[in-house]
Amino acid sequence: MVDSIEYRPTFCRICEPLCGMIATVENGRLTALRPDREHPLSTGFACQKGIAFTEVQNDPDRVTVPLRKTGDGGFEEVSWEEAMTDIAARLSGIVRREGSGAVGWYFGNPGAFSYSHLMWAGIFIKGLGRHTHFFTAASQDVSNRMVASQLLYGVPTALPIPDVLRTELLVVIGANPVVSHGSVLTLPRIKDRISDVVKRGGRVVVIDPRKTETASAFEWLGIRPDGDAYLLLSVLQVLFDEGLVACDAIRRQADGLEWLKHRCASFTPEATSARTGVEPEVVRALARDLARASSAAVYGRFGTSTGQSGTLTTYLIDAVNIVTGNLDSAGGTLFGDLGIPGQRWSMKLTGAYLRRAYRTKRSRVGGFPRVIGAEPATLMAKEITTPGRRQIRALFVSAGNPVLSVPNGDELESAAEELELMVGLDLYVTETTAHCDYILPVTTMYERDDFPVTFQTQQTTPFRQATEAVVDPVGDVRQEWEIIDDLMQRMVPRPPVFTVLSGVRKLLGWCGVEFTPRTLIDGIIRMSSGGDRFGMRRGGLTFRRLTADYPHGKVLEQFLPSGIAKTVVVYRGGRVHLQHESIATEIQKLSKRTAPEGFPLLMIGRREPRSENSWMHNSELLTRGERGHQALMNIRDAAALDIFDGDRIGVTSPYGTIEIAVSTTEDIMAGVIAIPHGWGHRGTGGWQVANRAGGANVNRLTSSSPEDIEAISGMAWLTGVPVRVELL
Ligand SMILES: Nc1nc2c(c(=O)[nH]1)N[C@H]1C(S)=C(S)[C@@H](COP(=O)(O)OP(=O)(O)OC[C@H]3O[C@@H](n4cnc5c(=O)[nH]c(N)nc54)[C@H](O)[C@@H]3O)O[C@H]1N2
Ligand SMILES: Nc1nc2c(c(=O)[nH]1)N[C@H]1C(S)=C(S)[C@@H](COP(=O)(O)OP(=O)(O)OC[C@H]3O[C@@H](n4cnc5c(=O)[nH]c(N)nc54)[C@H](O)[C@@H]3O)O[C@H]1N2
Ligand code: SF4
Ligand SMILES: [Mo]
Repeated sequence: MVDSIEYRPTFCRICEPLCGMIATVENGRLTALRPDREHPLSTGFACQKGIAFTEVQNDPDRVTVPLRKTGDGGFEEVSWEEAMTDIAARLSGIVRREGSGAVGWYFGNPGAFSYSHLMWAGIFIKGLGRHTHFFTAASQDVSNRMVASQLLYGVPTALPIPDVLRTELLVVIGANPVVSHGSVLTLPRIKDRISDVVKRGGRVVVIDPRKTETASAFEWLGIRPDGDAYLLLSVLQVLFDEGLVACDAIRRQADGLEWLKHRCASFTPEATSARTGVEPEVVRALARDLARASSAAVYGRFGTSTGQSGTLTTYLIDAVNIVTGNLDSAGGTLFGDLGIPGQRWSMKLTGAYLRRAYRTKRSRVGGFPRVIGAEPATLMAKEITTPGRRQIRALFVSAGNPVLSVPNGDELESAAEELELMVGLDLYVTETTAHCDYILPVTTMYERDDFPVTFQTQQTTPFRQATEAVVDPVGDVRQEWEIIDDLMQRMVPRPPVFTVLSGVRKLLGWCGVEFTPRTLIDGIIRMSSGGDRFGMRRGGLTFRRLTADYPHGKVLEQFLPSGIAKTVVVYRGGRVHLQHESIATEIQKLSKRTAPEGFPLLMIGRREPRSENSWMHNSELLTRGERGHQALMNIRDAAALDIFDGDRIGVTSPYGTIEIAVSTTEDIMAGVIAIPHGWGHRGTGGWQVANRAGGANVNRLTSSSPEDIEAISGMAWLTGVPVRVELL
């Protein structure tokens, strides 16, 4: 019987558009999610994953009490007190004996969607000591986007966002927004908004080795995997050679234009066509179109970040936008901005600090730079197994499944067995948390309050929305920050930062102010654009006012501002720096790139509408209809090997082998095979539906050797991996 039923506006936090949702709460239980028609931007849209989240929320396989590993490899339920006492004692012992360098933390993708998890994990890692190892999903995703920004604009957080709402020509290179819903680009109803470009009389060109869902909806230009740097250098070469660069205007914004011109001079479209698979005349036409359009935006993402020279490719995408006069101008690419007073100076300081940390702090194995404080997760296993100072003895994994998401998951699985302490903060027993001594159960996004701080500056329409928890936590689950906070209090001796934190909390407590992540995020909302500036601006926003008065969110401005580069770029005079030795080195490497013998195909990834990385395969709704893990191959490549649709094949790279079913298609370039990631669920995880769905771990085919990690950003090499296939 239903005693109470309520419909609560909130928003989805599985992926970046943050679609508005209405949660149906019956007797305190989440029973349904439907798209919020009153949300000003998503206006009644939500995808299948967002709707299916009720199944995650109420999943019988969800971990809802702390679990401790038993001798036989299984788990038993324990109280929070028992779990936290033992974890704190063991961690304290390790830190006393070996220092903070013996501790590592892997922070996975869903963590970026929770402000409180992000803040408290950050404080814990920093506060534990200077040498703590910190890994995130970014080294498999976007680190080189940050490094390119650090080089060009002086600060890694200055991220140019394509002005999809106004552009006349959108070039999507290495992204599939129709399926992914956008990345480093928060734009609800992204497919509709991109279609509007065409409706306005503009064009959308999609450069991709596969005729993807996005490419099929617009104009497809096929490219050889990892050929993008060559293509973009050729586009630049044509722009300079044909006098299509407004040099005087651009010199007012950027330094190093001549340098760039010389670097790309030898990359004529003829010289690169074998590497790109693109006809020279097509490259020339693209360059001319970019130059002549009244506005144009080149937008790259996962596919252009995960090749062998992703930082260079990302830099070149921005370079094309810069030399065509499309950086910081309406319809081009724009910078988001929180609008906090004094922001320019704090960005200058942050930029200087991060550039210094990037130069001076190197990973123990491989000597890679830290990007926004993080080391390459690809080296996590080696950091556990390589003896010496700062060898990892204790590892925390929150909101991540690196056994499936990081190159060479097998290596990580065996390394995990060598740890003295491994703790997971997750919703499930996964392929990764199965190795933990303790699994600490956490709230879902609908069991916590939230404000998506990570994505505020990546929106094409500046917008604010906050939410309270829509249901109480089930079972005995806790928020990540509460768990971390508890652990900080229990450390012996307590690191100084943790002592300061509890001192501040006591002091504020005496004044009647609670000190939690919520206090900090409220401060950010109040100080940024639209905020109440702590009472200075009447009617301005606070966290409470957002949830109480604007439950569907509040649009601040229709568009992002333009002409603000001088305040965003932190180099002297607000000038963009094009000239960098590291970029020159990467360009030189291009001509030396070779392919190993015996691996004639190149593997790329493929995101699926009903998956979210590794973690939504336990939903019946999302896996129904015999849905399984499948590779996509060009029909002629397959036929040449006597392989037909539905066959099972073996795929082998220089680094490993997997078996998978294959589907053949015309819609992929010859010589390319696409394999989704996030599969490979086995009996080791507690998620029954996912285990039945099974699949293969594609990251058995990717390399964890330091020499295969991209030098300037520490990024994993996940696309354009050489493979061969055989019929099983
Ligand atoms: N449904 C769904 N949505 C998701 C996710 C998911 O797993 N499922 N994951 C979320 C996450 S974590 C992220 S980071 C975003 C990513 O968002 P996107 O970057 O939009 O996502 P991908 O689908 O990985 O797009 C990469 C595209 O690059 C192409 N590609 C591969 N190699 C190359 C290359 O060398 N050159 C070029 N030009 N193209 C190449 C691929 O064929 C693919 O179409 O998606 C998010 N959204
Ligand atoms: N070959 C290949 N590898 C890839 C990619 C690829 O395209 N190809 N994509 C890469 C990219 S872009 C990314 S972002 C990474 C993702 O890699 P990861 O972040 O390591 O893994 P996910 O699969 O996103 O797993 C997220 C985990 O968090 C848990 N979880 C969900 N919500 C919460 C929460 O609120 N709190 C906590 N504590 N846990 C939660 C889920 O149960 C799941 O176990 O994978 C990367 N790896
Ligand atoms: S696109 Fe789907 S998963 Fe992503 S935020 Fe919207 S509803 Fe959630
Ligand atoms: Mo990602």
